[in-house]
Amino acid sequence: MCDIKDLYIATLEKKLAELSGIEVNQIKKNQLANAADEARAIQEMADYVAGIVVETKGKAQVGVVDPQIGAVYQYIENELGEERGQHSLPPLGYVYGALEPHISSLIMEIHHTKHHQAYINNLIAASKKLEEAEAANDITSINALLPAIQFNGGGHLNHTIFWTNMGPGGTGKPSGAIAAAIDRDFGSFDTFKEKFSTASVGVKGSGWGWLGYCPKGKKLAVATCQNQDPLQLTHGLIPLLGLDVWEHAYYLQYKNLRADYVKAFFNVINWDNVNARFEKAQSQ
Ligand code: MN3
Repeated sequence: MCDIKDLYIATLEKKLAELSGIEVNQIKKNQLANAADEARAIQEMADYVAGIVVETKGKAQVGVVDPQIGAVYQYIENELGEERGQHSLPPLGYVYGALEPHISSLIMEIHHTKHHQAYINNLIAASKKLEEAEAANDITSINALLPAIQFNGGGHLNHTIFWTNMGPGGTGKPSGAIAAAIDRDFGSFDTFKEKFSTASVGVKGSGWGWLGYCPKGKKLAVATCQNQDPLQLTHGLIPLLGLDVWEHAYYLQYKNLRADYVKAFFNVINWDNVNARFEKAQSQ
């Protein structure tokens, strides 16, 4: 855990519940704990957004908008330069077969064009609904959109980072500043590799393994997130290296052997990209 972010969020949720009259459980509704089937989860979230009826009677509501909504859009803007509601599929910097034999061409193509695209479609739908709710000053509906924005916005953000974290003919071991920081904060590259791998293999259900930078402690840390929860929102860490451990990321090739997929991932890490992210994170 990087800092007091969890406590901050818990306090914030309590305050929101007091002010808005919405139960914390209601705010957390549809967190999709341990969603194993991505297609189903994405459809469920689309239905959830469609089911939110914006109050259009024009009566002003007392309440506060959850700042986590703005935070997710801010992370996306920082990563992709996209404005809220204007989202599109970023092209890969390599062909689908470039990561063979470690990650198959078919997985890459389906993952990029179907799964990532679905998050973007849902995020655009949620953003339209958000605009509608804001125009009507419907705080209840605005805050009810948080799970959908977090899930689909997080999905868009996480996959975008993930594609750039990989590259053909991976450089094997890190070099430069990130290599020195890994030695400093984990003792050695092998210790880091073991920690990252164990954490990623151990994610219950669906989620991500991460190497992140804690701006407060100025240290690297390994962390995991459930579903598509953004790393920075969950742990206060700036993402440097992410690994998608949802089954769709490896099942076609590795079946249920997640550990083999995690091992193979180390052959395709683009450490130059991780280094560039590390440099940027330190200057924030
Ligand atoms: Mn995925």
